[in-house]
Amino acid sequence: MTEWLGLPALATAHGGQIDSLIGWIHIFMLVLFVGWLGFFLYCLVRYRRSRQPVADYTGVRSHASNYGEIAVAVVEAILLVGFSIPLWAARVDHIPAESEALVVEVTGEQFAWNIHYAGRDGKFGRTDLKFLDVQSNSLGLDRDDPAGKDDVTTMNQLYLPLDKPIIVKLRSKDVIHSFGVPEFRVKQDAVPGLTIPIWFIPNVTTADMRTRTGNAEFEYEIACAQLCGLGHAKMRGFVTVVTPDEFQKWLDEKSTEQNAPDPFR
Ligand SMILES: [Cu+2]
Repeated sequence: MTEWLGLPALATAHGGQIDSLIGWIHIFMLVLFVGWLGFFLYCLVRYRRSRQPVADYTGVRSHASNYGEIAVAVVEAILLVGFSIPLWAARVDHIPAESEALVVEVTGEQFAWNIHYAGRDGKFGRTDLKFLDVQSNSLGLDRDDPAGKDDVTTMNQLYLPLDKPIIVKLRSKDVIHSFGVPEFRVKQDAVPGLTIPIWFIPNVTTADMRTRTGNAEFEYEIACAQLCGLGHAKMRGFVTVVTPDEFQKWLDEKSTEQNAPDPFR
C-alpha cells in the first residue's frame, strides 16, 4: 500500500504499521498543501488590486476560515492521538519478555559498533574497564567470569535469527551515536551513560532479501544516524538475518572459537 513512498524494502514485523503511518501523514499533508495553496491562489485573485482597491480593515465576517483551522487541528490531533502515540507506546512500552527474546548488547564507539551476545547460558559476562583493550577486548569483557565463558563479541557484525523478538540494548562509549537499520524501520540514539532497549522481529533473511531485491550483494546495514565525529561516514555495521538453526550454529562456532583455552596463559 505504501510502495508509492519509495521506502527501503521492509524486513520486520512491526514495519508495516510505521509505513502506513508515514503514508497517512503524507496523504494528510498533501491535502493540507493543496488546500492552503488553493486558498492562497483564491486570495491572490479575489483581493487583487483592480477588484479591491481600498483596504478593508474589518476583514472577513464569516467563520469559514475558523472552521477550516479547526478541521486541520482535528485531523492533526487524530494523527497524533489515534495513530502516533499508540504506535509509539507499542514500540517503547511493550517490550517482550527477555526469556522469549534474543538479547544483544550493542555499544557504539568512534567509529564502530561492538556487538555482545550472552552465549548459551543467556547471561552476559562481567565487563570492567581494567580488561579494556582497544585491539583485543574493546568491551572489557572478563573471560574469567563464569557467565562470560561462552559470550560472543563481534565488531560491526550483527547476526540475528529470523522471526524471533530481538532486544537490542544500546549503549555508547563516547559520544551520541544512533543505531539505524532502514529496512527494520528502527532508529534509536545511543547515549553515553544510558542503556536504551529497542526491539523488533526480523522477518526476511538476508538470503531472501537478496532474491527479492535481485541484488546478490545485499546486506542490511547499520548506519550511524548521528554525526558523531570525523569518522562518522565509515561507522557502518552489517546485520545478517539467518534461520534460527543457522544462527545457533554460528553462535556455537563463535563461542567455541572465542573461548578456546589460551595456550599462552
Ligand atoms: Cu556514530
